[in-house]
Amino acid sequence: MENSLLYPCNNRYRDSRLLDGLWQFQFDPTAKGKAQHWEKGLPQPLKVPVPGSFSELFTKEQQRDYVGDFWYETNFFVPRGWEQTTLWVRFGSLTQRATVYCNGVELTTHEGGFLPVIAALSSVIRLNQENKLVVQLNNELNETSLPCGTQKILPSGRKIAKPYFDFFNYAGIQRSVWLLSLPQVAIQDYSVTFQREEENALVNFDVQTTDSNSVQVRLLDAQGKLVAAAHGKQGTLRVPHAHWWQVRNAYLYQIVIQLKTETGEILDEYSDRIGIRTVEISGTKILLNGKPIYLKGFGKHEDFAILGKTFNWSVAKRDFELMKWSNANCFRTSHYPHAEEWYQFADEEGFLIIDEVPAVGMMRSTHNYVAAGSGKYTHFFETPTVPQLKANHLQQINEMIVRDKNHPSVIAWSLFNEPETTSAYAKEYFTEIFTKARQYDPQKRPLTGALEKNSQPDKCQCFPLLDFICLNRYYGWYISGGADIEEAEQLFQQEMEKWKALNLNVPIVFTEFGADTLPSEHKLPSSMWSQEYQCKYLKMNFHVFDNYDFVQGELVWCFADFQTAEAIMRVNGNRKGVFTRERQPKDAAFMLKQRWETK
Ligand code: CKX
Repeated sequence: MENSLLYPCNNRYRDSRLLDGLWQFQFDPTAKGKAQHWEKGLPQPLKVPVPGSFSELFTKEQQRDYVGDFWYETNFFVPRGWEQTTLWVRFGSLTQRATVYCNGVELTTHEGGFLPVIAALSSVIRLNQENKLVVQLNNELNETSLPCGTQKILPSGRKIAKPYFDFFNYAGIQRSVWLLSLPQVAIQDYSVTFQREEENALVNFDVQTTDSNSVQVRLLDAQGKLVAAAHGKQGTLRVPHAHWWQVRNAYLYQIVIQLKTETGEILDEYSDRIGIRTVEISGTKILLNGKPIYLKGFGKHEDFAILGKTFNWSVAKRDFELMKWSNANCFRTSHYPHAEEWYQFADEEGFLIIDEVPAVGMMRSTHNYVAAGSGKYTHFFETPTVPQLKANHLQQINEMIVRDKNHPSVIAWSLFNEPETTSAYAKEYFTEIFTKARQYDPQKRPLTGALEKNSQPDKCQCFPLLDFICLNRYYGWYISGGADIEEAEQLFQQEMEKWKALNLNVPIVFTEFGADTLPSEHKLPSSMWSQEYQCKYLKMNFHVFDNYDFVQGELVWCFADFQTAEAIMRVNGNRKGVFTRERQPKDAAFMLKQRWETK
């Protein structure tokens, strides 16, 4: 069950309790916590909220920019009635890596900061007494971690992060923590795949359980009426006149899975909301339920003042309202899997998601936005640690797909953002990544990855691996910005002509294009950083996109301004947001709203 990433669900057989609240917390800059047995209790703890990103909370640089080991601790009591069940603790994520202890005993370790961590508690738990949960985390970056980066030691001996990526390396327990009570014999996982038979749908299911008891699967419509049922761990539900899950018109069914003994006694039940839809690439089109769909929307970060990367329902609600208002239909979870609740919300609202693994920073550069496009080659895929990186990359792709595979909103998996793709080493690396990843998804959704400017059609060795090509391009910003924008348009057209000449017969989606813009700046005529220039820049890009039929999507960088490491080209973060960090519109938002009304 450690492998069961099923989202918590409460019913007669399953129960959960949130452990969110004020926890104990301690930095461990000399990494002495293990030797001093902090797993038994922290010696001098502070109090911090869980979930939370610790960097947003404190007033000292040393705390905000802290890099190294740090610890969390809380006490909990096992609720009455949970005595005969199996007990688990489930973290939505632990960033970047962690070891979990309960009552002084190590339960599990986990690498990677954006996917759930589950640990079995039953063997260490004390009923009718307080239990101590302690987590040791570490937020260091290296070239085998995802995302990639390094650190620097300052003259004082203090470590600071040097990410090879452009967002603040927020860390901590940033998503909810649950105590779970599950039956002794349980449903471990399930997956669904869909086939269209004119107006009818076939829903194929595959259920994994911890033993060989029998399984019943029922499908209820939005009114709770039974529409199909079947027995067995694998099988097919036939749904006559199915309600298809459509963009901005989501219809969700309830799937109810029961695990039963031969005599019909129910041992476990898991239910979930699923949408029936198909996704495929056909020539230069992206088809949803057999019909072409043009992707309109944003690259998104999990980022908000004070919260950092903490999931928050109110921020999510506001973001979906803004995306609906702007007539968007899609977003990319750049550059890591977001909290599960984002996907649940997208399922309900009918938004499409390109789900991205944290494979960002695969270019050895701490100013990657400068290096990207300069032609700089950093030998990233030539180092001896590449096998460890690859194993970690595959592990995280697998965990992402296991976690998110049943969300109708997820239409594609993005397996990288802006790696160095111009060498034979990269080709070998990504060939293995894509070949293995193709086996993980029961729905066989398209695989893609976002390519930066150095990955030109005549240089990139990896684009043939992608089912549709995602391009991040900044003609008019990093390349020929401001007064040079005319030249930028020409250069952009020239590159597009090269893609066209390849006759690839696959869609191209722009997953990034954007201009840093300060909401305070207005300029007539426009100049870089002003709101007028952001509009002018976007219009130029649209002019180019609209010349090519194979361009099948435009996701602006970025949905909202977000925090990054400090740098001369960053003004309290990256300011390419169409909305401010506080989620108010810049002028470009009104322009996009108008374009996307009819696009
Ligand atoms: N793409 C030239 C990755 C994003 C950055 C974006 C930017 C870069 C551009 C690469 O994570 O934020 O610099 O705005």
